[in-house]
Amino acid sequence: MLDKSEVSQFEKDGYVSPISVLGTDEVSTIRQKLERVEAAQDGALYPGQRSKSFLLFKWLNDLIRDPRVLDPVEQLIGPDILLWNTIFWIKEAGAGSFISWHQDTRYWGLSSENVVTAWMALSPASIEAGCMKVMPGTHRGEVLNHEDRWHEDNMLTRGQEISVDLDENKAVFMPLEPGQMSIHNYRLAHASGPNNAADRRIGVSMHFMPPDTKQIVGSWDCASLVRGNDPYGHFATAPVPECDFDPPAVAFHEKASKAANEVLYAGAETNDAKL
Ligand SMILES: O=C(O)CCC(=O)C(=O)O
Repeated sequence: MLDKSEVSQFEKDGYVSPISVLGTDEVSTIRQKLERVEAAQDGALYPGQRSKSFLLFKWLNDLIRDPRVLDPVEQLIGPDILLWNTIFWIKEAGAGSFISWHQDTRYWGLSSENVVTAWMALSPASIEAGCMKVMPGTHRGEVLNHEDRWHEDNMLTRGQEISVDLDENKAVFMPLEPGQMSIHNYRLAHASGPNNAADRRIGVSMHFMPPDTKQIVGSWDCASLVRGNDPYGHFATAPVPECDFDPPAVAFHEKASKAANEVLYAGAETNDAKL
């Protein structure tokens, strides 16, 4: 659970970090499961497996329901919680991959101001490894102008980047140990640099929203009710996989990914299917 000062820091600054969630053994078991899948398919996840991946991996579908993840999320967005998406953010050791400054509000087609991202470290996410950095308070301002810059090392779908000047001196790093997570409001400007460390930087983000949220760009979208009730039914119910790559959930994942890509690339020049 978060204490009062962490909740008020989240309201004022738009983030809270670090939150200790998984024990050392738990997180290394998860990392092994993920790396076994990668090893079986040329050493990496396929681009299409990065997003809506709670439909593909049983351990991730368990993680989005873990009370240690949901208790702090409930303190920030209330007792009824939908999980909209999960995304893997894997930077190989020494790789130039980066994430430009952006606000997710601009791209996800979600109507709510109260969507939050819980970002879980599955390996060390130090400053050297390219942990996330945030611009405190930007979740309370307007959605800033972005440009699509399509850099090949940028892990964002369209290389989108805030095109107004941000004062880097005000950025705050959120280093995490394996098994810790940060939570930020999805309007908060955030970014991360390359991984200059010796280990891979492996993270998975989980995006939670209250059930009154609507998808206002796409015509169809899905979510999982992970706590409380959904009296609105704005999102199709995602199936719960019984095992990794459970065929009905994999089929649903294909449909969900297509719909998500339509939203994420809406208005873009092209779709290079990074997700
Ligand atoms: O993994 C990162 O460094 C950034 C991830 C991100 O942009 C997000 O979770 O919204």
